[in-house]
Amino acid sequence: MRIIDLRSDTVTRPTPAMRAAMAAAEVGDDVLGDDPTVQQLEAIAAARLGKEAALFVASGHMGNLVALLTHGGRGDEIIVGDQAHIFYYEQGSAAVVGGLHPRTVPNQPDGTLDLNHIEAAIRGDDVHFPRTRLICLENTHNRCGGAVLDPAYLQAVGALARSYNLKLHVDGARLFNAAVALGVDVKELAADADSVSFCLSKGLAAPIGSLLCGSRPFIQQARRNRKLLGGGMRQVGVIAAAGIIALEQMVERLAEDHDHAQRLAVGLNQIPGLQADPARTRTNIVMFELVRPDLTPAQLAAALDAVGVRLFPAGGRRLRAVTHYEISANDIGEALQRIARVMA
Ligand code: TLP
Repeated sequence: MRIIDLRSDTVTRPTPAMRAAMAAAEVGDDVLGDDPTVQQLEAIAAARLGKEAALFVASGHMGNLVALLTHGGRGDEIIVGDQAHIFYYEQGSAAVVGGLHPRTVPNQPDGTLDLNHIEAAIRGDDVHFPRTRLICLENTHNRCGGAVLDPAYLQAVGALARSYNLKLHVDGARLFNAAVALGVDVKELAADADSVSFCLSKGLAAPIGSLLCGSRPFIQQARRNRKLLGGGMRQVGVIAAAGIIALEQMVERLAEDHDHAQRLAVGLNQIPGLQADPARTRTNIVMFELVRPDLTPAQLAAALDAVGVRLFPAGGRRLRAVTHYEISANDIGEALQRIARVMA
């Protein structure tokens, strides 16, 4: 039986071109600044996002944490969505490691934070208060079903941040999915942010790695903070090489994942007991709801696992399915048939 693994786009394995590039990569000690392949990847990433510099880090989590540590310190407050990966899935590391205080505002279903909510959360100068330092956004938004933040919204939040002398960080783990869905240059999604992190290891299918992008002085300090976290890596060109292939060969094809997700959302919505929202499915993440009271999402996920369809419960009555380059159009049809059978 073919396993159809929709747990995450993180399950993607490196392509043959990546493996070849990894085997052939020129390497050096990157902590000493000697790895030409890492330098090449960082230069490509910075140029793609329209930023001065970039830093290769081990994971999306590390990219966010390094960014937050670089923007602020103990007792500073960060404004972040209550459904943000930074708030929800990162062990509170900004607080644990950096002493940063999270101030959540509700994520709207479209992944945005309401500008009025952001503004209301910004602290005045008062001896009782922490100092607001940073606003964090997420694009695409994972827990909001791969929702896309567009350039106009990002501009508005950027302008608000600047008017209060705050910084803006974008967790762009799936930023290229957003750019492809919107049909815009990824630079437009980075222009208003002081820092942007994006992942190579999700839909772009590299085995490891994320890039944090920003101004030259910001990235200089971020490099120190990566080392502080034990994140300095040595002959790491072997994985950077896969990252270069990811950026060169795997971006345009994300549109196919979005088409598959759309088909999946439409199909799920036709299965009695399930509700998906095709109109809200813009990228490669399908959030759907189990509306049958006799079954929990965990039970459904276990029953699907037994028939070779893997996906994750996503809290409450929701489940999440994520498309990626190892999932074909046939797999979508097959997954829908198996899910319909289990639900029946
Ligand atoms: N998300 C993972 C899980 O952690 C939930 C997934 O399967 O989607 N930002 C966003 C928006 C993410 O979705 C993720 C990973 C990260 C950051 C962290 O990236 P990694 O896993 O590389 O640390």
